Amino acid sequence: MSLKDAYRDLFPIGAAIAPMWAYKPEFDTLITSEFSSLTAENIMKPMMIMDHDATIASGDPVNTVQNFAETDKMLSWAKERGIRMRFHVLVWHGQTPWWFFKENWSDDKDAPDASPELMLKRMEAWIRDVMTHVNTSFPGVVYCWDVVNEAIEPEHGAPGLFRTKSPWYHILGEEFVPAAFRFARRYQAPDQQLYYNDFNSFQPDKQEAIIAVLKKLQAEDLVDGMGMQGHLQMQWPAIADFEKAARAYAALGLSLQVTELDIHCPTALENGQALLADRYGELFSTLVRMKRDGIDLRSVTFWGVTDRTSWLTGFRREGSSPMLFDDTLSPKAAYNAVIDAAR
Ligand code: 9MR
Repeated sequence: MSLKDAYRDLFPIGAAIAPMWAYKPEFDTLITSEFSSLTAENIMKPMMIMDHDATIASGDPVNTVQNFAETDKMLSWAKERGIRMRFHVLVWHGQTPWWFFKENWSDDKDAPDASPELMLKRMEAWIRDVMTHVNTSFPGVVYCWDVVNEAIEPEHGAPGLFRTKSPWYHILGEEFVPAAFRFARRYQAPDQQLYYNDFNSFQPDKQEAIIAVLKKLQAEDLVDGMGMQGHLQMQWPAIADFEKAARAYAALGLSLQVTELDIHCPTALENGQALLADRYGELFSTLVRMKRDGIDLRSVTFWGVTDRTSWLTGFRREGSSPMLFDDTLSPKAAYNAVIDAAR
């Protein structure tokens, strides 16, 4: 019994992965047998697609020149294996080159910002290009788009709704969110869903702020779903609080996905792997119950596959064992707990 088989009648189970791992034969086998959805951990982010030199050489002030080589490789890899993909990500403050926000594509940090009018044109051109390319070259592979990621101020109790340090916000103000969704609606394929995605979206203040934004988007029918990232701690949040938030998003009439799931489990924690299994088990039992209650949960994606491929041990260099598979690619106790929760 694999994850995707155990959850076949519930929701797709996904993983985020980088090419350096995915294409290794042993990962290929594991991913293909366990997962039914895939997210590119980094290679489909603006910074990885926009080609600075080619953009400057083009002399075009609006359109970036894209390099889709890695994107295409992963889309075709997924397609060959019958795995559908979430596209992460179109509009985000992170991993978007800052020259994208400058006049003349300047890589000088002190160069003047592009005007709001120009930035809106660039946003449209970027979204149009990516969606058109993906949907023309690989029709049917991408089933949803993270249109806007992490637009809401993350600090608990912070005054503003929006993350003011985002260059998108800095230039366009809060209008950047509906603008991105309007363009995405214009260029999406009919069967694709548009998502707003954020972390700590179970935290009450942040949830309230996100819901305000979602309602505005819904008034124009611009958004289909809420992506709750799910980078969780061992004790925080209480799963009941996660559930409460998930139900609040679903009550808006949106579909729901858990898009980036991992649980920080310190390697040194005594009995850590058993506790991790309990926590994953509790979370998945809750998700399964919600699904059976009629909540429109459309997929759950782990942010990584093995402990070593997790951003927590890689990018963050934590002594952490957060995933379902260990470094020999063997399933851990947490894997069994997730399978059991589907029964
Ligand atoms: O896992 C990603 C890591 O390898 C990055 O390079 C990092 C840079 O910010 O982004 C990580 O992925 C993030 C995702 O794109 C958006 N939500 C938070 C994720 C973890 O930081």
